[in-house]
Amino acid sequence: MFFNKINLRVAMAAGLLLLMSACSKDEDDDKQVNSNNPLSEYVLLGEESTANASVRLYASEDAFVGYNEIAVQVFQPGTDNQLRAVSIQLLPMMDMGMMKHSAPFENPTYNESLSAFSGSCTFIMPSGQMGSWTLAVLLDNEGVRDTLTFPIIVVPKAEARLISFESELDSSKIFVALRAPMGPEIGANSFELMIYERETMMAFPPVENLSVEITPEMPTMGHGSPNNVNPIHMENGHYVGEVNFTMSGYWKVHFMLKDSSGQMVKSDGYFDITFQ
Ligand SMILES: [Cu+2]
Repeated sequence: MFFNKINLRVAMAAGLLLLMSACSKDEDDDKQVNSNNPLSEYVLLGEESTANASVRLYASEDAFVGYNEIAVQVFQPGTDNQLRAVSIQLLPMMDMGMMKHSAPFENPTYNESLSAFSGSCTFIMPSGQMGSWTLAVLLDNEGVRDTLTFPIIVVPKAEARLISFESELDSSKIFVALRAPMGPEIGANSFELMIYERETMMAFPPVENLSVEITPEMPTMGHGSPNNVNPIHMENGHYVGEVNFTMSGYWKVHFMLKDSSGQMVKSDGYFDITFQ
């Protein structure tokens, strides 16, 4: 009764204003869900702190063999204040006992809409008996340096998102990651490959001079599809095109890589993509 009376008085006093603010408050709440936590679709891989910084490491899904979108938030320790001016470098490392190796990555830069630093890491093997992964985040905050190291479990995907092979031209070791489509649909889908070369066990620079030709096929039905767009190099080893899936089911997207003088680098690459 007491609360009802209070509510009545407030409602009468505030009248329409209250109703209006109630309506707009709902909209605000909806927006806040998105703007307060743009990482809500991401998975927290770990949280580590030093005396100078607390770091939250996210990925767009559980770490897998392939191109992983990585997000990093850096906080003043014990606060919610993000440090946005730091510079961040990544260092993935797989410890295989007898040897260690790194993986391709893109250092994160601050992304306002994500409210986090955003970069990538392409894990090239699964975690397991062969070895274990860490992803180190190296911070430089105006000369104050910190390294925070996160253990990462890397799982293989049922349909490979990364393939590796030796160049048919010069035997260099090439890695091709399928970045898109992540959620394929009937019709035109963005088709993006990331292509890297293994220079040393610690250096995997992007390969930027290739031409890519894609040919989708439905092996079980004996047909392909029209209106595909061969991926072309954008920057840093990102090749972007379009694949047209005329129906759902199992597709095999063949690709061919040639160097800038038209010599074959890979004649029989493919990714399996199944969706319902
Ligand atoms: Cu390994």
